[in-house]
Amino acid sequence: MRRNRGSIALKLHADSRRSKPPAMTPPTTIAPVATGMRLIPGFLDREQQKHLVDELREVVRLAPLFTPIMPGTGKPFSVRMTNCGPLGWVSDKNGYRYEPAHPLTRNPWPPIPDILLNAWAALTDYPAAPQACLVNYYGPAARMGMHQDRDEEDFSAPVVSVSLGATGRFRIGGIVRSAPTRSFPLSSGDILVLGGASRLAFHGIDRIVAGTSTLLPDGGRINLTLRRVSKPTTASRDDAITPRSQA
Ligand code: MD3
Ligand code: FE
Repeated sequence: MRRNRGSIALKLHADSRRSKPPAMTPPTTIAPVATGMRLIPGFLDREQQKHLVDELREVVRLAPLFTPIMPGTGKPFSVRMTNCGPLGWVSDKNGYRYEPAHPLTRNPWPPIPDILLNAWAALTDYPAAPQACLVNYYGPAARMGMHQDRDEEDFSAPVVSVSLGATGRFRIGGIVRSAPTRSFPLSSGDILVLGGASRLAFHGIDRIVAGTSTLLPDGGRINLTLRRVSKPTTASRDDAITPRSQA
């Protein structure tokens, strides 16, 4: 990732994030945790958000939301999930892993919507397409505890996160759990790119902020994370990003 110089400071001043992009900030002002993170507020406009929600309704029809379970304790997550793409992230008694099919229907995951593949191509320098798009659905009381995303083989690939619906209070720390953390809101249409050191940073969602969006009927929040799971093979062209027109 080469595109994130100076961009992190943008995120740290949450009160100004809705105004025009701030000028580049000298590296000395960048917080000491999670460099390589870049927030693009309002990357998707309202029409694009509505179009994406329509496509996600089809994803959920084909691949219903399920409640993942913590491998150790058997405790259910408060977030419900599904996936699209060739691979999907699942968690059950046997552990966390990527699977090519839905755990209940056993059908392959539906394809990743083009608008998301286009966002990945526009926002990352990674030379191959994402393989998994995890769909997290938060009801008003759902949260996600601090964790690292380490189930992928290729940590050199960034994770691209798209937020829809109610605002979530996102928290991120360092690459050890004891590192200091900071938090900022993720609003509908925002995209967060996690590359570099931020790729292995501890992170979570503290809470959903009620009354912040009318995009989803019930005041919930959806977060989509685009991920590369395996290293691309130069031999195969299957992984190449084919340019697509915006729907
Ligand atoms: C930082 N999702 O699905 S999105 C997850 O809003 C996850 O649903 C949260 O953490 C959510 O694993 C946070 C922002 C995010 C996503 C992936 C990351 C931050 C990340 C991966 C590595 C580091
Ligand atoms: Fe995560």
